[in-house]
Amino acid sequence: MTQRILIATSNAHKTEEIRQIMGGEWEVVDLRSHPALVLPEETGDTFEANAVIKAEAASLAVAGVWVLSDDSGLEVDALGGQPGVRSARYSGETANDASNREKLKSELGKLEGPFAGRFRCCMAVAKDGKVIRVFHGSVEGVLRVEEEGVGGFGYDPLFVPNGFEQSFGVLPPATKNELSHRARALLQVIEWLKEAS
Ligand code: ITT
Repeated sequence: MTQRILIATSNAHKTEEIRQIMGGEWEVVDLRSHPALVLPEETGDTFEANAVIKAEAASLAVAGVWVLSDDSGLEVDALGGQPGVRSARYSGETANDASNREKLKSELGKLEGPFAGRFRCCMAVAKDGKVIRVFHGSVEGVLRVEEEGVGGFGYDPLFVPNGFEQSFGVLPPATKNELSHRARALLQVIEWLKEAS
């Protein structure tokens, strides 16, 4: 029987990747199905803290279903781990993906490469207001100073995963969804849900 899972996100790109990875056994919906539900500010200083805030609030508001949150971001070693938990707001409060990439290119442009970094993802699984488990995934790579491709979202056109020559903006979605930080966290979630549900 298909079960429903609510992804506590307003980022449709995340939902689509999660839907692709979860396959047909789960009906994957997100906050677009619950327009009245506004999540609290992400005030945590770790991915895990913010994932917990989102999962707790959404699962309190929508009873009886599995809720999954995704807090993720990019760490660049040469920038002391920035943008990190501030990835979505790196270029300021009115930030969007394009302005965040501009800011990253400008910061990296002041330094000598190559630039090692990683995407990290923390996922929290919750039900009825209680977080039950958290899972982590990451993917190591190198940051480019020029954008490459228009696929994916966020910093994807600047990130080349180790073992590849092209950025996540160029690589097919199926490749990203096999090895991304999100996929690595989510595969553990899927295994756990098989036992728990
Ligand atoms: P929700 O909080 O509603 O889930 P959000 O986009 O604000 O959506 P985050 O707070 O987790 O999500 O911020 C994640 C940011 O990190 C996101 O805006 C991207 O800039 C970046 N990011 C995360 N995963 C990424 C990926 O797979 N590819 C490129 N950039 C990514």
